[in-house]
Amino acid sequence: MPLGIPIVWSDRCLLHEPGGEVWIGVPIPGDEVPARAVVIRDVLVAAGAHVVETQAHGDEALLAVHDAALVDFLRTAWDRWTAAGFPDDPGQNRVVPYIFPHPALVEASAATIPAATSARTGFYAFDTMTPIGAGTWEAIRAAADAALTAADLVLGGARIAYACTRPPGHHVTRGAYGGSCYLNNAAIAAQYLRDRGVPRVGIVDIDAHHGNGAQSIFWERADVFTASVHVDPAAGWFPHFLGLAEETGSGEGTGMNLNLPLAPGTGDDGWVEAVETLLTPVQADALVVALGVDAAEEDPESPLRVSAAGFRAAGRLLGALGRPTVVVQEGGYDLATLGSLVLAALEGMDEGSD
Ligand code: SP5
Ligand code: ZN
Repeated sequence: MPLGIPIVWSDRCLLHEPGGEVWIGVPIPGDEVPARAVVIRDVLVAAGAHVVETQAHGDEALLAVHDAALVDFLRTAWDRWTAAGFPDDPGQNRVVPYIFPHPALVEASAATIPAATSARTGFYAFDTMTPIGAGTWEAIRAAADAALTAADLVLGGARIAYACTRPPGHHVTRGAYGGSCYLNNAAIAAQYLRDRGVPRVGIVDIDAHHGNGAQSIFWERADVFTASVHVDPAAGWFPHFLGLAEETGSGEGTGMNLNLPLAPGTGDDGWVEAVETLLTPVQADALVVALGVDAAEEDPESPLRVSAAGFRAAGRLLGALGRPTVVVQEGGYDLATLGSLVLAALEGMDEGSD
């Protein structure tokens, strides 16, 4: 049977070429590459999925979860960088930060946006692994539009819709980007559903890394439940500073964030059980699934050891909730298995919702 879940696509999501990333000061190849989206799309199309073209949306949906200053920075960063001449001198053809407003640096005064183009990036970026090049903004915008188009499909009656896109988004907070992510596509889709009358939205993040962006954006909100299962940041994994079980929200959002950190090496049994535990408290009228498949055994970016059967099982659990569901692609970096892992998760959701 063909995959019954529509997949939302735009060729523009391929225009972002990270051209490597800087880790501990060293340029390394980087694995958030355009081919990721292509291999996923090709496997899903071969499985009979119906492809829907991404529709452009206005900036309001972005500005509903992000600071205007972050959106404006991302839109203009490449042009400012080239105007400053950095591609020629010192020969850096990506926008990369070098100084950051560390809280203990700026404690005596509110950090202000630096005048120097070289320093501005550190006001918005929280790592050195998320470069901006010539085509990055167009791809960022296409990814957000893909998530919004999937949300439109669900609002229009589709039970499940999948945004097959990149760059991913789940590490981005209201005002800062990083972790190979630029705008928080899943959070944008969740807020869009809220703004179109869905009373309670649940964001379920099964990427191998903590979904710190949605946690932060909805931290004090009672109307968006955020839940993430991920490799334990305290055991030495990105995003290192967040993702612990004690982080449960505050104010009106108290109890509305759930983190399930897992030990490195956790495989299907522990991971699928954790997904089930993660879903237990979710009371929502619609779901947004941040579908990273980097928890896979083969993946170079995480020590979790989940198989395609594990992703299928997680998909069934998600589908069995019986909620309208927007699925947004996040991480997953092993090009040989990426497509089949996403297919397994989506097929599981499709079965689980019968
Ligand atoms: C969307 C997503 O999955 N973002 C996660 C990005 C995590 N990147 C952390 C990279 C840490 C250093 N990796 C170096 C690999 C060297 N082989
Ligand atoms: Zn990840």
